[in-house]
Amino acid sequence: MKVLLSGNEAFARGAWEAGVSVAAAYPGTPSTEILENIVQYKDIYAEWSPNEKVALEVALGSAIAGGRALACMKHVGVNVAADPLFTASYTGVGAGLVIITADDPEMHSSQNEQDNRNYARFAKIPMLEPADSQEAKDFVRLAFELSERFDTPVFIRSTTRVSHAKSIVELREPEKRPAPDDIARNFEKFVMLPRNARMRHPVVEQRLRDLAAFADTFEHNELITQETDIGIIASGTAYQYARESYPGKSFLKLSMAYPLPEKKIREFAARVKKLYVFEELDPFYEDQIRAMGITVTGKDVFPVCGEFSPATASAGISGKRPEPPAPLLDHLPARPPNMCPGCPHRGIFHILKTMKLFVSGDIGCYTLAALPPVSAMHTCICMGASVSGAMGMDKALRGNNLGKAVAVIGDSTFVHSGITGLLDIAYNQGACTVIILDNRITAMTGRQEHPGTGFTLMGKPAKQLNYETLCRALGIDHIRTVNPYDLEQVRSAIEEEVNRPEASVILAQAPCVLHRREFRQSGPALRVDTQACIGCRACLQIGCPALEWHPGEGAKGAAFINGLCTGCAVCAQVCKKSAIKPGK
Ligand SMILES: Cc1ncc(C[n+]2csc(CCOP(=O)(O)OP(=O)(O)O)c2C)c(N)n1
Repeated sequence: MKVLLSGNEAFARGAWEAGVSVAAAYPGTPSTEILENIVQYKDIYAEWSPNEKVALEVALGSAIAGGRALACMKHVGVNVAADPLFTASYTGVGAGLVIITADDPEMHSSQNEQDNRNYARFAKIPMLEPADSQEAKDFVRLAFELSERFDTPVFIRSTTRVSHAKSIVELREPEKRPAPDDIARNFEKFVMLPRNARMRHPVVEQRLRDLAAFADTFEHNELITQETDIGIIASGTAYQYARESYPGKSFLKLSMAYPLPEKKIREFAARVKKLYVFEELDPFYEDQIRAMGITVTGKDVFPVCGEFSPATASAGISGKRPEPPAPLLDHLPARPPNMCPGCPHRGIFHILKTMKLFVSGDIGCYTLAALPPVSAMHTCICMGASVSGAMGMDKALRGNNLGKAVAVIGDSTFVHSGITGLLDIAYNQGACTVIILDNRITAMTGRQEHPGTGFTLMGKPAKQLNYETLCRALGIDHIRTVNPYDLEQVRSAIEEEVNRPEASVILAQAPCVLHRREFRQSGPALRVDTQACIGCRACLQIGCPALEWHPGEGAKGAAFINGLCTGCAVCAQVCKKSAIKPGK
């Protein structure tokens, strides 16, 4: 049967067809939908882990116990999982272990543009790179076969376009694999004491040589010989773009990003007059091909930064800059991303701004508070960095921090990697205030459950993390809960806590406005009394999409509340003239 699937749906299907028994992930665009789709296959145990390191360790545990396992993450998630990754390369696997890394060229929804092909080389494990949904599905099964044949974890690298674009996929029946009923013990392979690790390292090096020989026979590293004036080596969507621009030229399509098929590359280079490597981001193939002594053109004509398109290929090869596409609708106003109307994060940042505090920020929907008009977040590095960063700021200020800086972190991000930073603050006596924005969901990536929400990915009720008990156990003595919609309560809590010479936590608790209906808090929509509105525009400073400016209303123009209002009443509390009132 043939169906239309996104790359992420295809990865999920591929996992099921390959008889995966355990799949673990932490959400992150563009990888999130893999696990969201896997959960429909009831014979796979699937979980949202608290972070990517845990996800990979869960998957490795399953592989050691004999159950095929999949771990999925966005590119930066591999940084978090890097510790077990590098040693899993030494231990190898039991049943197959596959790690899907979804990279994000152009940073559509990421804080950096790292090219995770480098991880394959660094950790010495093979990497497959599909170019469409059919390959996404088929390569999962192939990756499991390679994993078991070569006793290694195997990477599959996706990118935003492969994960999110849809194409036709031919389905297969799933593999029936018997459930393991015991764990084989193997001290030398799975206990990475220095003595054993020293013995494993040469095994890894031999495995790499074997894999390189295999790469030369791997049928999906495909030589396409046509016109030979130009030959292009490419993989993933870059291959699709180059093929679209130069359908008549010769290609070496790499489906195995690491290790490279040296013989095939030499053969291809000998067949064509001019050899190009067309690869998004780093000169990963180019550097290795140059090191083989082969002359090649790559990053001298194609960009290192950003996402490619068919036009990138023709611009680089022809040397002619393409005409910029005419804007389709140039009269529309810009629509920068914004927090939703009624978002519980908005009022907190409004207060932080009025208090002129330095906000050590983090990643989530609330990062949008860094943008105008709210403009109340001053750092955003990686998940968890708000808390530990605030500690560094406090120590740099040498006890002079009272009333100056706070850390702000979302609930999922706190669970992912804020807990250890808070432990550091307690242990090393930082006078920091950490505000946890508990909207009971991982909102930014599309509302996934986490250990603080009370539900699992598979829909079961679960133990719900008690933040207060946890923070107390970490050594924080001052913890208070606020309603983020009550601005006066928020202001007085922050004022008191930031002026305290000890560490404190403020838990701002209100469910995401897009949460399941039974959790949502909303009131009647509000309206602006245009007689009372003096046109000061103070309410517009909170950046709520439900608030508009109507220049023709009232004496000097007036605010207007549109149909997006959820009745959160943050704007009403900002209005000094009480001009925002319950609507009809
Ligand atoms: C290592 C890593 N993994 C995943 C992500 C993607 N990501 C960034 S923040 C975040 C969680 C946001 O949820 P939360 O902290 O609850 O804030 P909310 O969006 O709900 O306001 C996720 C999944 C990332 N940027 N880095």
